[in-house]
Amino acid sequence: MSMNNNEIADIFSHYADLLEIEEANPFRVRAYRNAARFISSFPKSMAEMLHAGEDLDELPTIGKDLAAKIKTIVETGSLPQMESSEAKIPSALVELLSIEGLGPKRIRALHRELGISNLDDLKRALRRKTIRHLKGFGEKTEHRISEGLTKVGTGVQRMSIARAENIAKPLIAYLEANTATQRVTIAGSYRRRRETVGDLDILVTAEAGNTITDYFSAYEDIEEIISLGQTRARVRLRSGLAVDLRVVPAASYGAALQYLTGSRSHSIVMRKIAIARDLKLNEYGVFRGKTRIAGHTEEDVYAALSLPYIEPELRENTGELEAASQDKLPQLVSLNDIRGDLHCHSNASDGHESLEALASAAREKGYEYLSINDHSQHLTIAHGLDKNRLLKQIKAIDKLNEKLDGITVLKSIEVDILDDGSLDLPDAVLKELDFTVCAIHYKFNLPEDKQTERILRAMDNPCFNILAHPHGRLINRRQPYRINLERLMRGALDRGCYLEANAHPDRLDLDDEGCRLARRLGLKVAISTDSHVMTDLDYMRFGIDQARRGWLEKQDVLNTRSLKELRQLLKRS
Ligand code: DGT
Ligand code: CA
Ligand code: CA
Repeated sequence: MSMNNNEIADIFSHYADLLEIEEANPFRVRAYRNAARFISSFPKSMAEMLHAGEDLDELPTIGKDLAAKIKTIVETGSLPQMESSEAKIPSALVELLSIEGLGPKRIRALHRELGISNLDDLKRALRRKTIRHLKGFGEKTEHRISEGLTKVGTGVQRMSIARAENIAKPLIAYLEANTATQRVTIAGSYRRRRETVGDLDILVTAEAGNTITDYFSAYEDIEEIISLGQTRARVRLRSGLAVDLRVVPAASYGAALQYLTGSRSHSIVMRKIAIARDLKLNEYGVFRGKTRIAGHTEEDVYAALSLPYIEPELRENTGELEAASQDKLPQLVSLNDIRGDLHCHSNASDGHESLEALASAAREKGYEYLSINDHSQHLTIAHGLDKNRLLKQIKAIDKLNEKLDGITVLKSIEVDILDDGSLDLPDAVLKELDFTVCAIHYKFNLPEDKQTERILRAMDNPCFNILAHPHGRLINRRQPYRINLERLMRGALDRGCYLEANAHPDRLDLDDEGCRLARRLGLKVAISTDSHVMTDLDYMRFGIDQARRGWLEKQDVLNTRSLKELRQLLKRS
């Protein structure tokens, strides 16, 4: 099999890491990262497109240069530029990238300041507690690196849900293509929509005597078959992702799905509830004595325990079983409830789409509104907008809205929160906008109270409306900066501001717990995609997943409101 999109994306993102360690031009680093993101979520196989003689250079984020590099990767399995970079950088330094808590910038600093160029050097420095004294590190970071180090090589790294989806899709199609297959469902943490998954748990129903596990073991993306039996198998795919397969008869589908979806602690409580009712619950069904009284569907299983159906996203044993027994489960928000997107970049800053293209894509989604939030001037690397460019954009949006039917483009910005908590553009121009999204993009290393106060000070500005990606983390790449989330949320409530639940699958920030806290405090959140290319608009569903895990209902989410209500809510008194 030739290179799949994920493998191409991995090479680009690894190359971006190397370039960053090399202190290459940040525009170049970003170009590779953006392309990697785009490629990994692109629905068509790029290798196949090339084989069919199709051009890639017209695709967003790609262009001539990267198209040629993709061709090289597809043809040779590698990229010569990356190999020469790898040759220049001590290979052990690259190894450090796999440590959670250590990104290229920190690695560069460790190398430059302490001469650390491999794992042993790093361990020694940790023992001597010298890292904490480096500028931008501190005790907590040192501790995180130390924790990250214990995970290296143990395979504890979890895969982001979006990436797992891309890998799962063709596998599911493959399993469904077998004539003996009745139903195929992915269970486990994937079905509970956790932000990352440890492995995939796939449930297949089929009649007895089938050979589905054998068929599964012949899947072309498998690197290693770990175990193979009649009704279960475990393999590792080339991406490193492990897959557990279970085959059960249709009569046990609901019980098996309930069992395999977990979470483990949810299931333990379920079994206790069964026992208290003189029933037995296992992966084959709910039994009274030897008689199976339920098991065909999950609804049956819950009903047999006198419980309403509990959505998979809630099954973490954090109160859902009590709520279910009192009929107090939340009516979870769903993708259909969303009426617009409140964080999108156009090609005026580091996005790739024109205003018109974004507006019509949003209209096609059935949205009522979409906002344009380009970066402000501080972010020079993202072509941030200064006052004049923003004023020009405001005019352009006004003009566009006159022409448009069925969608309103909202004038907004992703304005930087500066060191002292001031905003990166004059109030006079911010006032011309429909609302603002405000974000931290630098000085991540402030102590918790300082960072929190910096943001609260920014919220004091009446032009502040929504705090973007409140923790600034990048899943598997960058740790969150330190804030007191509850204090920020209370501060937002006091001032009539809101927090964003960024839906980008690399961010998911607020995360599920953050969403839950917002609900508890009565603070509404904006679920926004932070789109940079058109396909990013589809990331909304990842934000919805985390919101649902956070028990959010339609009324807890700002952008489920009509434009009129939204404007009202955004108004600061
Ligand atoms: P992951 O893979 O770490 O992201 O998390 P899960 O929740 O997918 O966990 P996994 O793959 O170990 O197991 C899948 C499901 O199977 C889990 O959610 C519940 C069920 N399961 C597996 N082993 C056990 C067990 O020993 N006891 C119980 N009650 N359930 C289990
Ligand atoms: Ca799993
Ligand atoms: Ca598993």
